[in-house]
Amino acid sequence: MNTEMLLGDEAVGLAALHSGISGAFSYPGTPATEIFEFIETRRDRDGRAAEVHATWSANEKVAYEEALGMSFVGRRAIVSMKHVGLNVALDPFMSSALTGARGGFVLAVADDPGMHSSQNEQDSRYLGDFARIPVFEPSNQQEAYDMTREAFEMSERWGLPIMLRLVTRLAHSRSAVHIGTYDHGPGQHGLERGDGAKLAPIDWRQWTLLPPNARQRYRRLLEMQTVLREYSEHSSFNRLELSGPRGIIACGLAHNYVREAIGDDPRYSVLKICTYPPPVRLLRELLDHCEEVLVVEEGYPYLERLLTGLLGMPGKRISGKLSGALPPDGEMTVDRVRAGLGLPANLQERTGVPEALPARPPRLCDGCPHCDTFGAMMAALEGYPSAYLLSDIGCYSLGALPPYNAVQACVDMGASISMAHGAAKAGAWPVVCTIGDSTFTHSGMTGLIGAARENADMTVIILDNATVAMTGGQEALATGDELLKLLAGLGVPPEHTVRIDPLPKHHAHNMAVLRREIEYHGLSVIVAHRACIHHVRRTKAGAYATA
Ligand SMILES: Cc1ncc(C[n+]2csc(CCOP(=O)(O)OP(=O)(O)O)c2C)c(N)n1
Ligand code: SF4
Repeated sequence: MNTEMLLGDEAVGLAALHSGISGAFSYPGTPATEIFEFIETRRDRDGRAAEVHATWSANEKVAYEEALGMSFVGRRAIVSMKHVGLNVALDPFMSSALTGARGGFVLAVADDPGMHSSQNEQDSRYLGDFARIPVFEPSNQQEAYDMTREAFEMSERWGLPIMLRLVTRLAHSRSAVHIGTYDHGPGQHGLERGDGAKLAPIDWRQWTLLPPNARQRYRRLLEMQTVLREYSEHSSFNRLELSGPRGIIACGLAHNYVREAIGDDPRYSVLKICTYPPPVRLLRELLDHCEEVLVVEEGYPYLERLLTGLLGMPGKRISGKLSGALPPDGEMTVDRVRAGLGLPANLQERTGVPEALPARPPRLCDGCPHCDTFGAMMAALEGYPSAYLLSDIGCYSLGALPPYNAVQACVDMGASISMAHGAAKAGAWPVVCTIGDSTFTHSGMTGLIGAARENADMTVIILDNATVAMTGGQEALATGDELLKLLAGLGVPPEHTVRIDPLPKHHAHNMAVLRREIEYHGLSVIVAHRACIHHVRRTKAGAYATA
């Protein structure tokens, strides 16, 4: 057996390749980005994976549906995204629980407790439960590899999509992983599986969710719950170690914090849970053995809430995030677990770092094109102190900070244009929104169709830096002239579609153009086109940057 040093994300990517996927689909988002990037890079280096399809999708909904289409024809597929990406993909996600999967179908979703680079810290286990599909939650990189492989097998056996839930610390930390190999050739799963088995032919009633079919499929999904619960009871990823009278339930990655917090202390009995629906008999066994139980989990108090319901568990003391024994937000730490158990913290002992390092807030890079666009925009808005400034998610969200103060709202990807339209309809003026090129093709352009149809009195500035900068410089789907063509197709009036070149030497001209379009009563779209300086460095396309 070989060993590789892998990030949690990479372990998932490698396991997907070894499981014989035909395709990987994704839209970038920290901390999930490296799953797709690993597959893409390995595919290009490893002849055995050369046929695997891997291109970025326009957004997470599209990625999910593309992967589902691959499963529909009987091939294995993985789709990966960050937690909030699953909100965008929720419609096909919920329906796929009913259609089920034909070729193995794995959704890898990475949550971000502590919001290192996200706008919330939602817990995807709730969405797995909401859709009633199985959720696997690895506790380390080895399990990230092993569980992904298992997930493809079980997805085909159960005919269901499987969610693999990661969290930032696991996704982005590296460890030695014992790996297998391609037990079937890439793409050989499904239509004609490596083990010789054939998949059942496509049944239109399964995949066409007309109400009579959907009702039948939903009943099947409900019946499957017993099978899924039984799987959890026997899965080797869940483990009960009975010892002393103080119980701990540790979910996924939290198991490591617990192990480090208690060491070999025999006072504690530990139940490790890594698959959902949770193993009820194992939980019962722990509770029969212990009067008090601390539930340790990353994210929301999902399991604690399941255990205690509305009325608690009479005769038992269940504690965790809900009870206040553990902080309800942020990432879990060893010291948080120790405090929850009434043990003294030992941070200094372990790290020798007496105080936290001073925080360094993020800022736009020197020479960033967004700086010049915001500079011209705010100069154009002089004399309009009550301007409404809607923005979106990307590097340019940092325009909210001084010296620009150019952002009053940043809510979710694509929201700037739709919110600006709503604000304009309420009579607000002037309304100016800023949105990145990738965010625009992700979900900004759908809002723009309506604004264009109604010639909404607002100004949209597309910050076209030719890349998806914030998540590491992935490829943008439309930039420069492609973007201008797209705008024409969406119905934006050509006389109010303007391209500017955000460079300091063009400041006066850009400011005048922006002022003219902001003062125009109707829809204007300005494309501020200059490549991110890091993108220029990476692609060595300096000439293009100022073209
Ligand atoms: C639904 C969702 N998917 C993915 C992300 C991660 N993400 C944050 S900003 C961004 C795109 C930024 O690209 P762009 O709009 O081109 O702006 P830039 O960073 O290049 O300035 C992505 C993918 C997210 N926050 N929400
Ligand atoms: S990475 Fe690129 S787009 Fe982001 S702040 Fe730096 S220069 Fe600007």
